[in-house]
Amino acid sequence: MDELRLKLAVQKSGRLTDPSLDMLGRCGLKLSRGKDQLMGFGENMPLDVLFVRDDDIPDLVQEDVCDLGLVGLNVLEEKRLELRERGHAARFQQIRTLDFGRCRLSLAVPEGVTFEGASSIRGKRIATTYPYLLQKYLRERDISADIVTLSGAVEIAPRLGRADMICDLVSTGSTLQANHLREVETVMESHAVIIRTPLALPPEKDEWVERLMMRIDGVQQVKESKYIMLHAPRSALPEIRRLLPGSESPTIIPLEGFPDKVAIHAVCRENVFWETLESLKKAGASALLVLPVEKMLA
Ligand code: PRT
Ligand code: ZN
Repeated sequence: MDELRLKLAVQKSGRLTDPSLDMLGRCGLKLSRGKDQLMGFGENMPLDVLFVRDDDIPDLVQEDVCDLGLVGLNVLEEKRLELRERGHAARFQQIRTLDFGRCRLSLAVPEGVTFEGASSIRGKRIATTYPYLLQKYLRERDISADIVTLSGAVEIAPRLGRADMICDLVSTGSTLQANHLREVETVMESHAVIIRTPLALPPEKDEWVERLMMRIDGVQQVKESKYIMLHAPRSALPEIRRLLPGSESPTIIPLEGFPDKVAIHAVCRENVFWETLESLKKAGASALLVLPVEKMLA
């Protein structure tokens, strides 16, 4: 293996796989192998992707097998707490927050069971795959309860009589609903993150980490961004600038033959909705055009 190629660990098959590969693709990375293989080789960047189970990603960075990892904050923090409990320091640094993989680790009780905060948790059996995060939550609130650590299918534990409540990941809540459970408290909010080894890397590698992070920032920014063009009377400029969502310094161009009018071009860092266009039109704008932004580099 080439020591000067970056190694990035990505989930092999799961909720983070597609958005991770989509993001890397938008960063310009071309991988020469499909995701069913253990490794993808970057054809146009000195970066290779290792496809693994998400639970192994913090370890791979911790043990310097990979320089970078892309994983859920929930998995990362659970690992950090586990390492601490065993007297080890975490050797990974979180360097980016990503805009996918959003979910929350929540407590849920069977439907019909009343919940009144700490008193309803005390002394109960709580099934989870995140014992360290749950333990931290309980300790911080000075609640003692029995943590039942499972490796999966947490949502059926109450029905099987193995637990009184659960602590599990939730995004839409439909899994809880299907299992007649009610979400009562959030233990932690989560999303995907990028981690790196705290070790100094050779300058060639470091430079590519920087370049990749800059591209990721650009990719995340353009997701919601739009390029908007319109004509407007000069007198309406202040109002129109106020209406343009999340745009800092629009370009204002004179219109040949129309001394009272200008063309305005602006990058809006938020989505431009029909309502905004209608308000702009009301303020005097015409010839409105909204385009998607493909790449952006600050
Ligand atoms: O095989 P491997 O170990 O790699 O995968 P995994 O099964 O452990 O993880 P996976 O693919 O389920 O999730 C990977 C990461 O995605 C998690 O660690 C979270 O960071 C993030 N994530 C985001 C989620 C969810 N949303 C989510 N909804 N992880 C799990 N879920 C579960 C949830 O617990 C429920 O069982 O998905 C189900 C559907 O959720 P609802 O609320 O939409 O019904
Ligand atoms: Zn997993």
